[in-house]
Amino acid sequence: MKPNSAKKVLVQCDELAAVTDEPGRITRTFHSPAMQRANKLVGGWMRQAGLAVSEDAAFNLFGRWSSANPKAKTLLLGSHLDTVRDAGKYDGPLGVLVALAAVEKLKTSGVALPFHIEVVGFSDEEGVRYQTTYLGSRALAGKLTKADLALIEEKGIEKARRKAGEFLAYAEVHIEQGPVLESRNLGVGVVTAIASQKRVKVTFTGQAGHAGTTPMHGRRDALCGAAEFITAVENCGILGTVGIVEVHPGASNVIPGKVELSLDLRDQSDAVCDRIYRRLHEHADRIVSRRQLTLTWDLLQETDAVPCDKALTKLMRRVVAAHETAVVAMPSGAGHDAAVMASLCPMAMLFIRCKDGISHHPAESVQAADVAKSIDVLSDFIVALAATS
Ligand code: HGY
Ligand code: MN
Ligand code: MN
Repeated sequence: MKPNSAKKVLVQCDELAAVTDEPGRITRTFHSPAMQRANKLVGGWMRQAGLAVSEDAAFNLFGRWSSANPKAKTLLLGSHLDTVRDAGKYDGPLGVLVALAAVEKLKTSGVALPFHIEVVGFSDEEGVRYQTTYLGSRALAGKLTKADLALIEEKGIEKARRKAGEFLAYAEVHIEQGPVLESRNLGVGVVTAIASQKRVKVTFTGQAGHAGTTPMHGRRDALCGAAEFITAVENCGILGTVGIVEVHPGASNVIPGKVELSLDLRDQSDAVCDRIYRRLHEHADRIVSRRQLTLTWDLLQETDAVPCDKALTKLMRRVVAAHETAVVAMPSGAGHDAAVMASLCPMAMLFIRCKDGISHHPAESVQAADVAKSIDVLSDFIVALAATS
C-alpha cells in the first residue's frame, strides 16, 4: 500500500477536526452547520477518489463506486461523522476515511468487484443533539419511530430508507475506545458483538425556594434527590453513566426546584441491562416518595445487544491473521451504527488500537502504523469477500 495513505488519512482527520460547532473544541451534532461543512469536505475527498457523491434525506453522506453489473448488491463501508461534545478526532471520522482509503487503493489497482461499494458517513451516531442515537443509520434502515420524527425539527428524514435486499454487507472500522489491543500490543482486532444500550431522561421535581430563609427540614430539594439517584447509578453493577445534569432555576441562592439528568446504561446482556434498568427506576420511585418529589422517567432509546455476523467475522479474522501477530476478538461496550445495520444485512467490525483506550475526549490518539494496517486489512477483506460472492 502507498505508505502515505495512512498519513493522508491522519491529515484528513486533522483537517476535519477543525470543522466544529464550538470553536476551541470538536463538536459536530446532527445536521448542524459544522456537520454540513464536514459533509462538503469529506464529499470533496470522495469525489477526488473518483466516487459518485450523494447525501440522503437524513444527511448521511455517500461515496459510490458502481460495479459493472447494475444488478449487483452493494457493500457498505464507513462510520459516522458526527461527534460528542469536546470530542477526539478519530471516533467516527477515522472509520469513514479508512474505508475511503481502502476503496481508493482498490480502485487505483484496477480490480473489478462483483458488487457496488458505498462509503458512508452517517449523520448522527452519537445522538448528542436530540439525545436519541443512530438517527442517520436508523433512517437508512427504516427504524425511525414516530417519537423520533416528532422530536426532530428536520422533516422528511424517513425518506432516506433503503431497500433491505440492496446491501450485501456492512463493515465498520472504528477505534477500540478501550484498553484491550494496547494491552496485547496489537494494532487491530475483531469485534464479536455490540453492547445493549439504554438512554433515559430522568426528571426530579421538588420546590424551589429561598436558600437563606427556608429551613433544611421540610425542603423538597430536587438536586438532593437527584444526587441520591446518581450514586445509585454509580453502584448499579453494570456500566451506568449520568452525563448531563441540568439544575433549575440554577442560581446559588435558590433551592433547586427541578433537575433533568441523562442516564446511559450498557451491558453485553439484554436481560441484565433490563433488570438493572427496572431496579434503578424502582429506586428513583422510592427516592421521590420519601422526599415528596415527583419523577418523570422518559426512555429515549434502547438498542439490544447485537452479535456481529458469524461468517463475515470469520472472514475478517482470516484477513486480520495475515496482518497481525495474533487475532484478538472482543465485544464492543460502545454503540456503533453497525448495531443498526445488522437489521438490514450481515455486519462486521474491525477495531484499531487507541492510546490508553481514551475516547470521547480530545486526547484520543492512534498510530499511523495501525491506521496503515487497518487500510490493508479492510482492502484485503473486500477482495476476500469478492472471492466468496
Ligand atoms: O456512546 C457510544 O457508545 C457511542 O460512542 N455512540
Ligand atoms: Mn462515540
Ligand atoms: Mn463512534
